[in-house]
Amino acid sequence: MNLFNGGGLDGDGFGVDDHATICALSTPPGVGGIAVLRVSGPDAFQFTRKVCRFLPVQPESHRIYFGTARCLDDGDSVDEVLVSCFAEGRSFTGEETAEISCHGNPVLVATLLKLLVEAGCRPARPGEFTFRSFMNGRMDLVQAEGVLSLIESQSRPAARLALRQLKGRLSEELSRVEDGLIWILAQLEASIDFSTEGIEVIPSQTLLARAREVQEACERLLESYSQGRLLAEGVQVALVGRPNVGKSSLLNAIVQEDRAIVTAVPGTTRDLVEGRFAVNGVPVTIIDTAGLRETTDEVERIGISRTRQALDKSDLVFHVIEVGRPLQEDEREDLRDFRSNADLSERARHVFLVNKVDSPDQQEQVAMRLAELNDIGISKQNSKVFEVSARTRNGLSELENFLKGYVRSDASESSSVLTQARHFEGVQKIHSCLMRALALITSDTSAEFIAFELQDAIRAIHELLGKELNEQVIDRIFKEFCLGK
Ligand SMILES: Nc1nc2c(ncn2[C@@H]2O[C@H](COP(=O)(O)OP(=O)(O)OP(=O)(O)O)[C@@H](O)[C@H]2O)c(=O)[nH]1
Ligand SMILES: [Mg+2]
Repeated sequence: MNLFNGGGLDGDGFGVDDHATICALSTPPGVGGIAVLRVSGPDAFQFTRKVCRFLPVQPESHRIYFGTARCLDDGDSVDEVLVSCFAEGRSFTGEETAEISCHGNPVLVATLLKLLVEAGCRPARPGEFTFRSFMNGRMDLVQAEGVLSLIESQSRPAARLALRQLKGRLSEELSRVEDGLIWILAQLEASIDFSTEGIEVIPSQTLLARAREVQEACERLLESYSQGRLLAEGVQVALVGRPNVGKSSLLNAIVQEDRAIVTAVPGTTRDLVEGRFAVNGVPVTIIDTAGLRETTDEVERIGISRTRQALDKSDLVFHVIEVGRPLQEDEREDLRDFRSNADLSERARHVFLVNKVDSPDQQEQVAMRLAELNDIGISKQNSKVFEVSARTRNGLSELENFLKGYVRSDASESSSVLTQARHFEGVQKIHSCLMRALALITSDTSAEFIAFELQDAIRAIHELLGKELNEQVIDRIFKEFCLGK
């Protein structure tokens, strides 16, 4: 169904032609100092005034009014409230909006909401205020997603990125890419018009240079994604290795808390144990696993299958080996697998920890383990290998420095960073269209074919920004929102 002429989405979706005045609690449910109810729509002031009779007929925008909220029929007092008024065109949603701050009591909130519905409001759906803001042109789709990211961000660096997205930094960057594409397209169209007269409107070198600039801008955005995603979502690290190598001890040493049970009995950890800490303000979850080994024990088998799932989801994998014990054949095989199956980016995920290096007189043992690792293609030159001790904390600060480098939270203020998969996929699409266009320009293919690719790229930008409405995309995005936002 087309959003513009179908009268809106079915079921739980939003309606574009639905201009009802909506209301919802915008603060978290439960007891608190205050609660804020939001009312938005063409009749926001009129409906609010039925409950808050002290409001003037035409309240001033950006002014707060104080009085008693009362029942519609008998005028019974409900609560003392503050009402903030925002005129149409000057509010978050772009519509006339009233925000009622009452005492944070669920009974009062429920009563006020019921009264607002009696007055003519419809209860809002989750995300509907932001949806209206988007539909009224107050923000584009990327900015609306920024609102959600800001609400959900778990760390300062993530919140900083989300705020930049909300303020339109990423949208501006995408618009610049679009401007570049439109400029090239205009030159191509002119050359199509003049082609019969044999006039070259613009040298292909100039076109090529401009297309490359746009392509490079896309590449910068794509490169920012791995870092952006880490900052937005945090980092997950899995600890793996044979039984008894000291995985649980390392987890406890790293998070400086007794999270996992440590014993001298191999196979102590049977299920996943998580510890959390922060690096440069970014949350890191470290998962102690049951280790990978052949087993006939049912409980252990389930634990190992969970380990594999945790491994797939992790950004980093810490392989732990023990300094005092030669690498076993199955251990070598596992480590070899990681070396041979992995491409470069996959390899970068794997870190090797030689544990139980408690004192300097173990250098001979360390050298033997490093030589064994070297035999299977893992060396300090081509991989991250650390000598550590969970007992003495030896080498843990080097490991921490490595993590700090991995989670650089200093993403430059001036450049845009991609944090969401939808944006990454969109920019990838634009980039592939550009690559094809560049190849066509280089091979002097006729302008129509090049234009076709560029139009595709522009469509992808429009879809990202929500200039071209895709019902499923919109539905998916706004469904993530909480009630009252
Ligand atoms: N000397 C020394 N012993 C350690 C160190 N780290 C762990 N251990 C000992 O090694 C044994 C096993 O430690 P765990 O942390 O339970 O090992 P694990 O890899 O989690 O073992 P499973 O859960 O059985 O797979 C315990 O007796 C620990 O005290 C270390 O850095 N130095
Ligand atoms: Mg353990």
